[in-house]
Amino acid sequence: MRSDRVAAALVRLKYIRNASDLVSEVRKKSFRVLSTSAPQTLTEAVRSKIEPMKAQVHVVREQFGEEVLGTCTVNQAYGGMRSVKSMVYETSLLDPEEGIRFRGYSIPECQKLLPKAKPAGEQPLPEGLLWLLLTGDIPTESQVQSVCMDLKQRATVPEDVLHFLDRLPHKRLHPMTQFTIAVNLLQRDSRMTEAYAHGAAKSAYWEHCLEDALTLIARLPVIAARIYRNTFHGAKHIPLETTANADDMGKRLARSLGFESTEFDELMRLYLVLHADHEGGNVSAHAVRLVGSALSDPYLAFAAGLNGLAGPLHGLANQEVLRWLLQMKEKLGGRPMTTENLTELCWQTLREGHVIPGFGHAVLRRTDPRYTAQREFALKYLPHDEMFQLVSKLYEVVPQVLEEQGKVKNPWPNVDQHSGVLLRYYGLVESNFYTVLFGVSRAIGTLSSLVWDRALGLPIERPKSVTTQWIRDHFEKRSVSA
Ligand code: CMX
Repeated sequence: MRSDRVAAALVRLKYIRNASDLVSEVRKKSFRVLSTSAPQTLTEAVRSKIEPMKAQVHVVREQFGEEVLGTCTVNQAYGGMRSVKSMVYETSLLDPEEGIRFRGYSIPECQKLLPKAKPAGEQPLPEGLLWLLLTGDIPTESQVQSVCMDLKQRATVPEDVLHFLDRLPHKRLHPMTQFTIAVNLLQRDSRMTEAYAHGAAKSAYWEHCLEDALTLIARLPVIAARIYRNTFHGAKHIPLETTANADDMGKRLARSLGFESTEFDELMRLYLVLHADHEGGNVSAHAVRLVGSALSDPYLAFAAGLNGLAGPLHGLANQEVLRWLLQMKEKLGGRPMTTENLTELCWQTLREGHVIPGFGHAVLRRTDPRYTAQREFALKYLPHDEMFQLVSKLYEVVPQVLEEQGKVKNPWPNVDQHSGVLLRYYGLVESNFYTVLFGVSRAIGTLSSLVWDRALGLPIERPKSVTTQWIRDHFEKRSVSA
């Protein structure tokens, strides 16, 4: 009976010709609109995916809508809702053992399959990841080129916004605070807010959201560079001509920060790909989803995500890691990096009541593949760097210490353990800027997901909360009646 309803709906929506097609289409696990031509632009590509995806959601809800997806214990309610399955987030999925998959592709697969910079780039272009996250398809070279051109054209920030940033008290405001101020300032350009004010139909929100997402993603490297040069280089900005031949986002970011090397361009491409998305429940992604669910536009929603990213247990950990590594070197005071010496210093950190930054994870239970990808980069380009050697040695030492401490669920390193030493090696030594780079990347994933939230018409988020008294009353009543 239920499958008859599903089939009837799909025939109506033109995804199947008749009811007997249903089984084979469901087996394929994805619907394609009958007879579509290959999309030329990202917007067309996303448009072509929306109705088929809605059909899939329709089928899933018809078939499994009343099934229980996850349960929540009292401990989980007090414990940050850890592993409660209560969100749908399409762009990426995190497996505790294997790590992140972007639209089903692991990091090594993305490194292999996504187009690279011409002529000799080896790292995937972030623009290709953007296409993948938005559409679910590995893009062709020409599709990636079209995104590169589009973002390049959008990569300008109004002069008055730049001047506002120039006048901030740079030494007193953390770069992440400057960053969220900038994103909020740019909000006045939101096409989503403008369209809403003019009565746009709900079915059209996604397109305005995509417009905002693309413009914001393109502008973030400009903003990041402005903050960096203002805060650490006496407001000496890199002339626009220097970035004129930078056709991709990674290179444009590298050059506008003031770095000239092609290796650093590659590092930026890798960095922007690795940090883009980590499924939906992490603080930054969830904040973007939550704020966006009130139909706050992508600028407002992303600014909320940045504020979450700025916390030391989340994105700020990369800054904390480099500080901790440098302190460790200082405390070694010329003594060798032996297992014994490093073990003692790790215990010192724990005894002082601090976490060891860059280790542990709320979901992962193995070494983060984003750590591994950065380690491979280091092994290729900076194998003899002293700080990299320290990071390598800590890979052997810290998991044992954390295991022995007996509290952590995952003693292995995460993405933030490695990024700082790579940046520092190329001269980007200002660690309290690092989370800004994380934020530039995180826009690619969280805003892609936000476009899909609007395309699928997801409602405002409103989980139910209860009080401690409610929990007591509820379960005491239950045990009396049992
Ligand atoms: N060093 C010392 N103690 C740690 C630890 C670490 N690296 N990781 C976890 N613990 C502790 C927790 O603080 C907790 O202690 P209490 O019971 O006293 O509160 C206990 O071990 C159990 O924690 P968990 O369930 O293993 O981890 P959580 O899901 O609560 O927290 C995370 C996850 C990432 C916040 C935590 O591992 C941590 O603080 N790591 C260091 C900071 C860090 O690297 N953050 C970046 C994560 C990646 C990202 O989001 O960018």
